[in-house]
Amino acid sequence: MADQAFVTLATNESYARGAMVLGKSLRNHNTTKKLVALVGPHVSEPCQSVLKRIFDEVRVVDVLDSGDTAHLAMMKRPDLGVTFTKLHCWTLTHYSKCVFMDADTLVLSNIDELLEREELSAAPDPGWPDCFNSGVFVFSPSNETYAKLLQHCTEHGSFDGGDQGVLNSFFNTWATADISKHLPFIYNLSSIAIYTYLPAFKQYGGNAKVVHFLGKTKPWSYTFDPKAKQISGSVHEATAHPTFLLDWWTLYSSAVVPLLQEQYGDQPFHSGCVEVKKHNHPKSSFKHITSTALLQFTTLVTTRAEASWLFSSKVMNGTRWFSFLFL
Ligand SMILES: [Mn+2]
Repeated sequence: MADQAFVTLATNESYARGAMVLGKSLRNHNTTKKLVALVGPHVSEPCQSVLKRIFDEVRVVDVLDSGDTAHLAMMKRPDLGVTFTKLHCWTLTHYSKCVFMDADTLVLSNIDELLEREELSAAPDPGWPDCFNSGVFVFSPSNETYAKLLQHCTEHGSFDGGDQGVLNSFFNTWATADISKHLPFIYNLSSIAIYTYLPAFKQYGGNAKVVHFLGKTKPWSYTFDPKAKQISGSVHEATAHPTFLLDWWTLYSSAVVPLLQEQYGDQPFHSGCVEVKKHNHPKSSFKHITSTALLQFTTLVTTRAEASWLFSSKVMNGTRWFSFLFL
């Protein structure tokens, strides 16, 4: 049987760190599949070296820009243009079948069973469930499909300026043709959905197998104190669930940072790990929460009932919420 693989993409240094954490999370859950990282040409040598220690294959790819800058600007996500490089994954024809996973995803249990699915299998996008989210999808590498995808791009562009628009208009029967190609939401649980449908998260969130840190604020946008196990930094939008965020940082600081330290040697590098100064009185740390963050939190939970549920819930781990919000 030909090989099967999990494939991810790192277009810059930050996403490379995400890819490292994703790779480690797949290994920790004993995947029997190959791990492949596609990297942009600007990813530094030390980062590529670390990726090579985690992944079976690291392939440098040219960054294809969609060129659809008007759309991208409209979406306020100019960084998405480079994700067109994702299409390169179809050229990995030495594998019979693969699962593509965004570098901003984290695996919470073994997901090798995904390789039993057919192209194109994916989970619904929480913003428009008749579209699939392109953060996690099953595909069959093929030069023919790759050529068709590129042609489709040239002719039709992307309705959202990113790869998700292209892939949804190319695989346009996903919503209606075959239910077996609809992955359960637990294979691509976006943190956004936790806030938009809290009772469903309470009911099913414990079964999550993959968490996807959707949105502009990524795990690596924060800083982390490994000793105190506290996350801090720009809490501009509370899109990431603090428990999953803590999982990400715990894995990153314990399994990835040591590899980076080895590669960089005496060279300084930005790990994102910082030891936060201790306060004499625990309550004094309260001032570190910004009024904006508090306002956003209260907007997100919308009702006092939900807020009190958040703080008491066993599923969401009230202690972690508390320490996250009151750093
Ligand atoms: Mn993503």
